Amino acid sequence: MTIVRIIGVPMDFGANRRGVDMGPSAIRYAGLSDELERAGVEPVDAGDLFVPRAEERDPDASQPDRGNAKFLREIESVCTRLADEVAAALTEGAFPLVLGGDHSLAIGSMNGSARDATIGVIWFDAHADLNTPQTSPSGNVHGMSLGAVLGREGAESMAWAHAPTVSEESIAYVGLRSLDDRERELLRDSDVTAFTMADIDDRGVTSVVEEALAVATDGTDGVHLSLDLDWLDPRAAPGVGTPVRGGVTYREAHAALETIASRNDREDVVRSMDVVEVNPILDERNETASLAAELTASAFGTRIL
Ligand code: NNH
Ligand code: MN
Ligand code: MN
Ligand code: MN
Repeated sequence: MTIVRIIGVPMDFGANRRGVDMGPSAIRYAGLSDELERAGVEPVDAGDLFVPRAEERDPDASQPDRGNAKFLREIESVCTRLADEVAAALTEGAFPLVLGGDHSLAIGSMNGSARDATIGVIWFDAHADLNTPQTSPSGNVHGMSLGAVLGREGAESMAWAHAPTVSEESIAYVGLRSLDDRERELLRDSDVTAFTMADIDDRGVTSVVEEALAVATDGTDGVHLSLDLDWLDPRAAPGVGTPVRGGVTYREAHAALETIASRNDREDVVRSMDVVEVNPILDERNETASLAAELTASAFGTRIL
């Protein structure tokens, strides 16, 4: 049976609002382990990574070429340790499941997943997270995860984040609907595949996810899934810091992750996953955390009958 190693990252250094640091607790409390068992995998909880308290840190600690990026040193320290944890889980034959926390942690999980392999990435998100410290309008590093991993121009102060075994051709977005102006240019100049909400409207979520899987598996050793809960419509997932109207519904989200599970049943393609941006302070009765737990289980398999 697949062993899923749960790694909590209670970090909100990269987010626009405080509170996503409580995400790992909220997702566990919502019943993640039981959901995973029902999906036929064996969860083993490795606890939380140590993350310093934001109140004790200076967001603007100086660093050359930092642009307006906030808490860069702290994020580097957390992501470097997370990469080691993810790589160790894979070496031991377990599936690393990273609970966030804000989306900047994906820099750590992608670097860990790509340490001994060439990986593809599927990014379920309203946003592209392709900014760099030089292009970001907000300075929030959760909007820079892919920009940093790809080593895009302007990300020199994040050289530690650059995983050479993730290439643009192997990355697919699913559900994009909010881009900054500079980010749109970066995306157009790149070889990343982007499926927007309009593509989901036209083709249906199942066929879009199948195409995303084709992109991320072509010429790679496996796929990293990154699930930002603001991918969903805010009516289904209210507990996020940057809600954008017009996201996928509850059913579409399940269908998407079940499509991943059924492909994975035939051929093991997914090697690591993160579930990020659940903000319990903004949530309604832990709804978004419950949804995060359910959707994660759906990625491993579901059985109605
Ligand atoms: N693009 C914006 C920024 O870089 C918003 C990013 N927010 C996210 N990304 N939640 O997923 O600040
Ligand atoms: Mn994101
Ligand atoms: Mn997002
Ligand atoms: Mn590169």
